[in-house]
Amino acid sequence: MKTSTSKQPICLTIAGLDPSGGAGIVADIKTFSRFGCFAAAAISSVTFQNTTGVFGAEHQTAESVRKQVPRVLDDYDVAAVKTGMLPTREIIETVADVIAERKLKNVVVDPVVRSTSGYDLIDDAALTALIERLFPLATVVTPNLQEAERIARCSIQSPESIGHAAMLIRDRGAAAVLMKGGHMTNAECRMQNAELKARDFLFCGSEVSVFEAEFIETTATHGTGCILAAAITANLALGKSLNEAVSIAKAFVHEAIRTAPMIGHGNSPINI
Ligand code: PXL
Repeated sequence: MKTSTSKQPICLTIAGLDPSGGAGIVADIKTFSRFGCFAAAAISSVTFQNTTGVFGAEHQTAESVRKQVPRVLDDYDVAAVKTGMLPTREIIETVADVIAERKLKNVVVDPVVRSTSGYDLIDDAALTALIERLFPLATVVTPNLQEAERIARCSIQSPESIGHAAMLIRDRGAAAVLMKGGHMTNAECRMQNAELKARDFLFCGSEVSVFEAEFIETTATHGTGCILAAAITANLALGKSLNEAVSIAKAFVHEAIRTAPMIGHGNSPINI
C-alpha cells in the first residue's frame, strides 16, 4: 500500500474516454500517477474504439463539462491542466471560459484532431474554436505534424516548413508550440530523418529547442500523443521548466514505446 503525501500536485485532464485504455483520460490518469501527481479527470466524450480503430463516439454536452470541472476546481488547488479530445465548439468554449475565469496555470493543450487510425475526432467548427479560444490560454500546444498541417492550413514537407507552421500556430496566441516530428516519415523527410531519430521541436519565444530520441520502428503507437502531453503536464505541476518537462516526457514516452506490452490486434498501447 502506498502512503499518502500532501506534496502530490494535482493534475486535471479534460479529455475523451478510450475504453481500450491506451489513449485519452485513462492514459492521462496513469501518466499523472507515474510521476507522483494526483489525477483528476473530466470527460468530454465516450469513444468506441480498440487498438484497431475508432468506430464512433458519444460526446458529452457543454453543460456536462460545465458541471464537472468547476466542482473539482472549487475543491482542489489544481497545479496543471491538460486538454485532450474536445469534440465540439460548445465544449471548447466552456473549457476556455473556465480556464480563464479560474486563471489556471500550466495549461497543456493537445490539439487532438484525428486518431492515429484516421478517424476525425473533432469537426471544423470545433477546430476554429480550439485555435481562437484555447490556444491563447495555453502554456504549450502539442500538435503532431498532421495536426499542425490542419491547424496552420499549410503542408509540411521539409524541416523549414515545420518552423513556418509553428510560427503560424504561435501567432494564434500559444505561449509555446511543441511540434512532434515522430510522424515525419523517412519518405517525406529523408534528409531530416537520415539517422532515424524521432525529433520534436519546441518553439518558445524566439528560441527553438530540439529533442531527440532514437526512432523505434514499431506499431506500438496508440496513445503516444496523449501520454507525452500528460507527462509534460505532470512535470509542469512538479515545478519543472517547460524545456525540462518536455525532455523528461520525451524520455518517458521513448521508454514506454520500447517496453510496450504489444497487446491487441492493431496499434498496441505503450507501457504506462
Ligand atoms: O490520441 C488521440 C486521442 C485522444 N483522445 C481520445 C482518443 C484518441 C485517439 O483515438 O480516442 C479519447
